[in-house]
Amino acid sequence: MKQFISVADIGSLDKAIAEAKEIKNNRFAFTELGRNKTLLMLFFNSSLRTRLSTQKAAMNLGMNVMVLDVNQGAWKLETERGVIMDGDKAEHLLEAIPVMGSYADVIGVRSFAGLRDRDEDYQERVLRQFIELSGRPVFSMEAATRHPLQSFADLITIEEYKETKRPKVVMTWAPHPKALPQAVPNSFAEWMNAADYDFVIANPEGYDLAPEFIGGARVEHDQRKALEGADFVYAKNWSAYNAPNYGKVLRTDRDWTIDAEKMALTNNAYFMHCLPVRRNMIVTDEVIESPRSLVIQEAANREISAQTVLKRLLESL
Ligand code: AN0
Ligand code: CP
Repeated sequence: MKQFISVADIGSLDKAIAEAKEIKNNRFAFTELGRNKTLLMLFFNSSLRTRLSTQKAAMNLGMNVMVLDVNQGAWKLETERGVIMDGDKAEHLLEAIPVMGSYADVIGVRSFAGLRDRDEDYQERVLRQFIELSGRPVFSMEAATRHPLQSFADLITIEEYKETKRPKVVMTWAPHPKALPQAVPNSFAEWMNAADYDFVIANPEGYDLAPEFIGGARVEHDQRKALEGADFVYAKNWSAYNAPNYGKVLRTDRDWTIDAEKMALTNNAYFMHCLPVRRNMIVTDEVIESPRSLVIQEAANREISAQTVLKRLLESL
């Protein structure tokens, strides 16, 4: 595997899940694979889980790790080509990327959507430039439109806890005070559509995701109806995708908050969220603290998804 930016890069999901399981059973079986190999992790945005789990995964493989918070300590980077750089940006990505590539064997990039210009975000310009200019295998640590390490960890978690072969998985929009990207829900939808599950997306009118990410999933605008009989409830907020509201927050009322009354409509479903989560906006204390909440297990599986991906990237060197 030469890059990991979407579900398309992982190939067979069955093989990937089996490999992840093998790694989880023995995380230190491949400590020679990463010897004298350097991972560079670049963060254009904040992170708790991705930073720690990916570094841990790399250390399990024997790699050396460098982490750079681009907005804290590095020169401010220009990303537009052709601009006269007389403002506050001291360096261009066009030089910075090959320079960083010269110090690393594998590069992970976190670069969120700006949520101002939909076409620009959906072109994944920053991530694509890393792929084109770094000369190294690149993986996404959440880019403008996808968060594949999260979705892979979510898939592993569902496989571990599912009680039927083809569970009903409901991804539901939930309220949040600030505008968030569509990367997590887009990516989750892409992975759920690739897996053979009964997958439903529930969101209020005005919050439909891009058609290419909805794919063959059922979209339901009545949250309670969608939740009926669910085996897994995956809550997430996202801002509007459709023009002219792209990147906007259309409502912050708590009608779509996941609470115990809504969970009672399900088939004793497990509750999932990628974290960080705002309690009593997205989900009530009662539901997130219940024995059916998998949020910690999900986060723990980020180490496993990252290690599976890094192992495959190292094998391609
Ligand atoms: C980010 C998002 O929604 O994309 C990261 C989630 C993993 N969340 C926030 O910025 C709160
Ligand atoms: N779920 C996730 O990616 O969390 P962080 O933003 O803390 O990395």
